[in-house]
Amino acid sequence: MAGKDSGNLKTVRLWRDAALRARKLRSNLRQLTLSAAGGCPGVGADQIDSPDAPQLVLPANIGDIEVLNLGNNGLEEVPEGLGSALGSLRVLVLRRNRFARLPPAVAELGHHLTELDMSHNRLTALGAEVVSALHELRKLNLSHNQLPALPAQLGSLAHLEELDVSFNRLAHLPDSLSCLCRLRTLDVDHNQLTAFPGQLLQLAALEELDVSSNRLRGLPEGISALRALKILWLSGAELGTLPEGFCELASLESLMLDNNRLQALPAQFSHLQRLKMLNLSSNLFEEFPAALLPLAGLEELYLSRNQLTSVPSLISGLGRLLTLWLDNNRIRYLPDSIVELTGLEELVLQGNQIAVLPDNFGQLSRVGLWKIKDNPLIQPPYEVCMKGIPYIAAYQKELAHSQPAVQPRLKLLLMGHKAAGKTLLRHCLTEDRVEASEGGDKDKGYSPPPPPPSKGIEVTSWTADASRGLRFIVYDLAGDESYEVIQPFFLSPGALYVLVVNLATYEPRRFPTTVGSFLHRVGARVPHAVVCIVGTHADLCGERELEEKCLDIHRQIALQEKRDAEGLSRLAQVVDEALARDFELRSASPHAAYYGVSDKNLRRRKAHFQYLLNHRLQILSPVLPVSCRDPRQLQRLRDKLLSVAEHREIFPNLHRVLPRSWQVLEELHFQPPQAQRLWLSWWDSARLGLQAGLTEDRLQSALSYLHESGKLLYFEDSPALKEHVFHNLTRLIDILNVFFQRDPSLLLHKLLLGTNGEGEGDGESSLVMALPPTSQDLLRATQLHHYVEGFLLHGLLPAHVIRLLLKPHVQAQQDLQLLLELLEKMGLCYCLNKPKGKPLNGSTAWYKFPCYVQNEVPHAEAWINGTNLAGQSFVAEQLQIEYSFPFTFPPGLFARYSVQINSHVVQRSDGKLQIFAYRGKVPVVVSYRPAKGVLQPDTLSIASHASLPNIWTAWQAITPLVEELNVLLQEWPGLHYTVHILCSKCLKRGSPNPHAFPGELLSQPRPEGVAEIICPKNGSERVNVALVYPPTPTVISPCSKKNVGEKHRNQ
Ligand SMILES: Nc1nc2c(ncn2[C@@H]2O[C@H](COP(=O)(O)OP(=O)(O)OP(=O)(O)O)[C@@H](O)[C@H]2O)c(=O)[nH]1
Ligand SMILES: [Mg+2]
Repeated sequence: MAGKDSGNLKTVRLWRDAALRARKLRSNLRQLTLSAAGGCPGVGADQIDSPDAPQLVLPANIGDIEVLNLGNNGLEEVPEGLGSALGSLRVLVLRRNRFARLPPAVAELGHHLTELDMSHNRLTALGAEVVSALHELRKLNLSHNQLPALPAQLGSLAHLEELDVSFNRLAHLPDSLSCLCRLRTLDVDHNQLTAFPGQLLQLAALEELDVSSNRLRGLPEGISALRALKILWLSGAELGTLPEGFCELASLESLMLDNNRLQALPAQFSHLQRLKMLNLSSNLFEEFPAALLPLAGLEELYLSRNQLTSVPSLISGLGRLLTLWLDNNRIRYLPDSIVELTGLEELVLQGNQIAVLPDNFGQLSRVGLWKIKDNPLIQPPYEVCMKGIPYIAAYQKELAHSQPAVQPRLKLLLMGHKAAGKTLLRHCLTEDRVEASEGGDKDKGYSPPPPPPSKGIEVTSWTADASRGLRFIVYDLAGDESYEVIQPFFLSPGALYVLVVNLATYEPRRFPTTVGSFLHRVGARVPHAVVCIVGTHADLCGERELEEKCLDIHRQIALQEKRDAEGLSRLAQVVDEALARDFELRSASPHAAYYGVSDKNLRRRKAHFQYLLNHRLQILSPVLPVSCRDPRQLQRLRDKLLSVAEHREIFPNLHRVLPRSWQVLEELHFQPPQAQRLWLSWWDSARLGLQAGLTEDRLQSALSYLHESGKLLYFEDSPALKEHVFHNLTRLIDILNVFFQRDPSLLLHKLLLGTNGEGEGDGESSLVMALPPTSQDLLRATQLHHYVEGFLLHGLLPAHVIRLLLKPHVQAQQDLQLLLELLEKMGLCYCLNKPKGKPLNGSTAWYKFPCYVQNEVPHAEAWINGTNLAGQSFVAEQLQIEYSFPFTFPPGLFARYSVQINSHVVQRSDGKLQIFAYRGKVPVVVSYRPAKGVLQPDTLSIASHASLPNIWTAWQAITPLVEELNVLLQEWPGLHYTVHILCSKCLKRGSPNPHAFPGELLSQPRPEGVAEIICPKNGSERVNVALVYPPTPTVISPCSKKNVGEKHRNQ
């Protein structure tokens, strides 16, 4: 073959490839699939036309072929001789080509052809002669073309049983269609019909009909004629009512009526006794449609996104129900009888107004898909409900055992810039002092207690209203940026956020750092959080100044909010525009936003934007100025905080109902002597449980609740930690503070204190002890100094030095081990040289705290630029997934991610902004690039490389890291970020601004029959599809349940 001249070479190659790819599906060679060499670049119709369209040559002796598949070949014409060569052909597949008309040669097959698939082409008309020649057809697929009309001859295909003309431009259907008396399935969805086509009413054999996404606006009374109809799709058809005749469709089993304007169902709807599936989501029902209640055979019912306020108790009559979706309505309570629906497997209630779940809710134990977010739950409390039905069952059982107790307490978080005045404010607010009226004369000059030295993050309890037992758990989040890694742990839903601003030093230009960024952070972590802004140092400001500054803060918050909301709306609009375009069209234009992204992924994206827009922060205005020197102002602030906390709409959770035993259990944990201990063993806790009246089997759910509501830490799913209950949060925070005070002299001081009396010989201290005292001290100090330096520069510490640091807190070796385990679990450090879960045999364990790493990574720098150390270009292809964060980058995310990936990589080398490592033998690099102004947001990217044939190894290397990042990002439900796959060709070229394909493609399967994708950055350049799509799609969210009747839900 090598000797052939180039003219012949092409034909030869075509023939060889066709022969090679011809697959024998049945041994007698009666089925044949042919592909043109090179395949078809890109999907769909609008490809840049290559000068010579691919051609196929039919192999000889194929007269007995019965099924021929020529799909995905970019063909404009069928291969020569097709009609005459295939005397036995029954099925012809020409989908995903570029046909503009029905190939005349097809007519020659008319005597025997029973199936023709012309979907995904560019048909604008069907030749009447060709159509009428196909008189044996049983099945015809013309979907995804550009047909404005169908020829009358279609009605002459008397044997036709299945016809698909969806996704065309049909405004009418030919009258002759009524002659297709054998038609069983008809798809006319996504066309431009303006009324229900009367011809269809003659189709008495029709069993499945899809007329969705046409502007029907109504249905004829005569629809009752379609007696055989089992499946009917009427989604998005602009229907306002259903005719009574509709209720005579007695064979109906599945009915899709979502996205219409229905407010009621006809009275006779209950006649549809065969109905198993009914989708009424996204309509205008204000009352639960009672007419469906007698449908005893119903298995799936969707009523999402209506305006229901209640659910009738007769719903229990739907005894076969497996799926019930009632999300995003205005339901305030559920009937007690709902628990009788014991067969339920999916129950979706999120986005309603439900405060109390009926007793015995735990009976619904089969429910696997459970969504209850965004409801003002108090009984069971939100934290219990979120964990799932078994936890609800345990709670309700417990409530039956012991009395209910209401425990009004609220988490209050003080946040703000360094020296904003948080700590002093906390002291002044929480101090148990006489009322302001007594000694509170401002002029007398009340002087607050001296500011205590900053201890880092602190948590205290404040009984703000003794008469009602209302208590605030006050978290004072130190403003120093060293604490950024641990701060997010304390931001939780249902808390009151107080953002403290120093008004004396505030200037309008400092808004972003002193207010704006904090709001972004809280919003990203806790969407819909309640924030009030308190301005301190009011005594240092003139009256006018005070007013102006408060006004400015107020004004700038409004501006920021407006900007963010507008930005999000614009982004949502881009998704809408992409959705309005057909998937095919989207997939044909690599320039377009959301190129190739599936409708499902777009809808998910849209829903997220909608969520972000609907869950903005609840910022209480105005800014409250206060001077810590003025008791009256302090009292005003106390009153204000109390009134906010007691507002039932804002904090329904304050009135949560708990089983008394749980409440007692909590109190016992915080009583001496156990209160002082750093943690309790499971057995200690169990003993307290018994005192509270909880037997051991009931302890788990109580502890789990206390963990979820932030009272203590109990990791029920961690083998290493689940034997312990970390109930002393104050001391635990003190321990965290030890690691996050970056002061070298303080650290050294702690270490020196720790070595005093250090007797046992572990690590190097035993060596040190053997020397004479003075030089020993010196040596010890030098060594410790060395460790401190190493810690502050590289984040590295050996276990025995950590032990010295924690000396006042931890005594025994096992305690240290446990603490380190906890720190690892929290993602604050990882052990460099310990295989996970196994003990180290005698050698020193080294721990790495990534948030401390200061050094750059010099030795592997060249890698990222696509050149090796000698400066030559790699032959390898690069994969790079880039996450960008336009509004805010979650504080500490890079450091915590660095810990999280440790179990996936080896031979890592960490830098301040980059990690180089290997997954097996494949290199990976994770880089964080902080924002440079508004135009270049923060980015975090994950990259690898391999040669093209081995590119799957690079995917294998980065995919688990991508998924790990996605898991971490779930802690930030209000965060907006985008993911992109950077173009390998651009990266290889060293382009500073590589093209970015949408990250959604990562979770989509590679498109059929596409070998290459055009890179719009460089016109004609094509990227191999294997460099854009992973071999197997990544999981979007580890908890999302996949493939659950997605189409039905029309999410
Ligand atoms: N005059 C005056 N001084 C105040 C007021 N509030 C705080 N201060 C002083 O401001 C300084 C900083 O206050 P802190 O309470 O320590 O600030 P912080 O917000 O806790 O700072 P970090 O813990 O570092 O984040 C202290 O010297 C306080 O005494 C106030 O209302 N008036
Ligand atoms: Mg402080």
